[in-house]
Amino acid sequence: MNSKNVEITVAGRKKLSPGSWCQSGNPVNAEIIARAGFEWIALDCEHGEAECGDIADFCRALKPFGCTPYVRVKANDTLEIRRALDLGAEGVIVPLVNNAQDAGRAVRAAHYPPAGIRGFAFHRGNGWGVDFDAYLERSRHEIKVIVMVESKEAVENIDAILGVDGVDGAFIGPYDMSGSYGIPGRTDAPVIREACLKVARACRKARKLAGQHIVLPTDENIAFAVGQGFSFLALGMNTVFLGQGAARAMEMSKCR
Ligand code: 3PY
Ligand code: MG
Repeated sequence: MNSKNVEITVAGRKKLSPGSWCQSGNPVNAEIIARAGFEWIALDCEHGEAECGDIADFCRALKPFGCTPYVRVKANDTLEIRRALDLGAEGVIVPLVNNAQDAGRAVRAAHYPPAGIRGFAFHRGNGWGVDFDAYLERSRHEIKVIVMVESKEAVENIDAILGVDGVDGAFIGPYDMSGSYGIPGRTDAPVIREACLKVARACRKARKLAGQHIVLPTDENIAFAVGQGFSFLALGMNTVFLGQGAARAMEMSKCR
């Protein structure tokens, strides 16, 4: 399989691909976030309340906005990855990737033979079989496999992980990363920033997407991540947006 080189610059300038995140399956949330103009949104089936059964509605909700649906699958598991793609996800964000072998498992699950072991079926992704051939061809080039890099071990193995054919990018989970370095929650500690920079540089060298979840976005942390070389950014998430909006309304009422 040929690895897809990812365009990370436009006219010599870094291109930011702004994405966001849904921790619960209600498609209304996805619709409201997509309307703001994000290029992609991930439904989180690893944490939060989203379940496999929410994936199809999530993908339907994004379609009118031209927003690409990703699923962060529950585990680096063949059937979880297959099911997310069959239900219409156009990319998977795969946790529990610590080395090249883990990355290879994720890639194989996401691609049809001969490159991988994805099972054939009539499903939502191929228009219930009507677009079987077209989807087969499209899936080879367009389905994205993004691997979570959120442990010390993954950072140490980053070049080998990105060297796996079919890995389209790395995506940092800053909270797990900080936990792995023994400083849970200190996502802006120098050692974490250094690890992020190492990953961003490795992605640039491998010409693959450098991604990161900025769970609590601010002008400063977005600019910092872009400055480090990250372009595939998930900004906030539905639960955070809702909580912040609600707290702000209470503040405005002067009752709190
Ligand atoms: C983390 O911070 O560990 C994440 O997985 C964010 O999505
Ligand atoms: Mg995580």
